[in-house]
Amino acid sequence: MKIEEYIAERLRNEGVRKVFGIPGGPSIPYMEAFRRAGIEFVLTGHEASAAVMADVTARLTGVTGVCHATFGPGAVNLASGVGGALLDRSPVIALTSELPDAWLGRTAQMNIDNQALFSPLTKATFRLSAENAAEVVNRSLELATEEYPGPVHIGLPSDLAGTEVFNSFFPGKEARGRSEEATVSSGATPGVIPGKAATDPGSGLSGKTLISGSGTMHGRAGVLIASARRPLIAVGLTAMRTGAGQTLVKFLVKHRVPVVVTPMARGVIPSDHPCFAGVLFHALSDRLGRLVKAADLVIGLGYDPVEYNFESWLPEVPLVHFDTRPSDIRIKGAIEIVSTPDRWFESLGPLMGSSEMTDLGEEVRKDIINGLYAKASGFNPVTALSVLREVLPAGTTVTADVGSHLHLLGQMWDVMSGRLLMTNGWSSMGFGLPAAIAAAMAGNGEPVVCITGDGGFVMHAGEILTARRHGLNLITVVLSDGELNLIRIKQSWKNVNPYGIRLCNGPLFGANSFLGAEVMRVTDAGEMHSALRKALRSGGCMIIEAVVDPSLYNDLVVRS
Ligand SMILES: Cc1ncc(C[n+]2csc(CCOP(=O)(O)OP(=O)(O)O)c2C)c(N)n1
Repeated sequence: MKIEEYIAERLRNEGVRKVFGIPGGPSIPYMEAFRRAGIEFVLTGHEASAAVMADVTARLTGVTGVCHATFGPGAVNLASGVGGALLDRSPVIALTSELPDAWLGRTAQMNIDNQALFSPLTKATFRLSAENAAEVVNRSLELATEEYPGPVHIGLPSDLAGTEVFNSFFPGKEARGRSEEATVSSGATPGVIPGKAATDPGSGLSGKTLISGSGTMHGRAGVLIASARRPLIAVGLTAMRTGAGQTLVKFLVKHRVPVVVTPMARGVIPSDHPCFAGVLFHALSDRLGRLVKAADLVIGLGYDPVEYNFESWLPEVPLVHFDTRPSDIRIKGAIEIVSTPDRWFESLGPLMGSSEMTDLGEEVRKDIINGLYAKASGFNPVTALSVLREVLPAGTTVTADVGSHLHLLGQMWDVMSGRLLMTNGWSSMGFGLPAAIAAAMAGNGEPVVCITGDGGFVMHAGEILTARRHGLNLITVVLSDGELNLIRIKQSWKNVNPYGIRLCNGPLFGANSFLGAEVMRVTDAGEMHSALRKALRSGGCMIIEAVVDPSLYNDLVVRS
């Protein structure tokens, strides 16, 4: 079996149906092998989008996402999205073309050291050979999904395609010509850079206790939980990703404890759940301070600190933190318990009562929601999002970009039965549109809407063509304020006049179509209603430019 055939078949067996990317010459045999194996190669406008699409495909399908780029410049572009898969914890295999062995280290057009490039951006990076192919591909697929999930890079020497793979091992199937050497070992294999995933970032940090793999409660943690009268639960990305929300909701029936969430865990419990208090870090989250200060214990449930470190908001209260892997939090006296989500609740259940603060949690949530609407006048981002929530069906998938609008969306958006997808670990502008494309490709016909600022939109605007070519039903709502608003706000905190943030004066598009997609420019709530209804009715790739007054953001974005 040839290398490219092996990779294609192995990915296909894993459930992969799409590879996103932009090819170079050496990509051709791989693309052909993918095609023959029933894996579609999805051409994107930019490689960073391809990596975002692989990330979001993995989030939505549960199958590792795959992206591909050519030598140096392609690989560098791809790297920006691969970093997203690392810090947003998404299993992705990134394949890039590399120089043949004989050329390594020499001057060559388009080439840099891809292994060095991907080293800080991935859980592991490998260089493929005929000898190690089976071992590398299988180990990469395992590594990508191990907690926390993340990206693995595989470099494909450009003269490798066409060579026979030494042993085409397929896990779970009768091994074909499998030799003993094919088993994955922890030692270094020639040509393979061993995975870096096994290190414990928490080891060696002073003053914190780490308990691993236990369902029984550690003594001090048990005492803290059993004696807490005003516990507060903080839920994060791990809980969201592992689907712990349903168990949490059941848990809260008996244990009435207020819950705060990180932005990426928005929707882990319903917005109107009496225990839901609000979203940390996002708009008006300073109003959660009352609740946080009153707590006598904070329980982290799958709270991945990548979005918002505990240190940034936690007052001097004890912390018991459950997650699937150790973290590097440096809070004195914190107790970390590493186990599976089911075990978190098994450990807590017998010990915990209710919180005396449940009413306060609900009060704070109402305070935040009222605060969002209090000063809204004219056509502003709160009004635009209200129209969207009113008109879009409950099952809509919304993807968000990065900026002031995300701070608002994260706090305000009622996810209902749909999804809200964002990048708050990597936090890269330009995420929203490619994420929406991947969601529309992976979806079952529910509407998909990208909500983005104008700055983030222009970064990956070329992907509108990708959406159109694939005939996707996709609505892109650009909250158009002509500037990088979040940076303007941060300048104002430093008493600096707005500078280097203006994108355009007047209309963003200046036309009623962009790359063949219809553009509807709206300047009030009524027009927005009509445009949205029209977009839902007509299907296809539609853009709504919502010309909003951004001044409201000043009162809503919280100083961080
Ligand atoms: C790739 C990237 N570059 C820069 C930033 C820093 N940054 C965060 S938000 C922001 C402004 C976003 O502006 P826009 O998309 O118009 O959204 P708005 O803030 O106006 O809602 C910038 C520059 C980033 N997060 N990602």
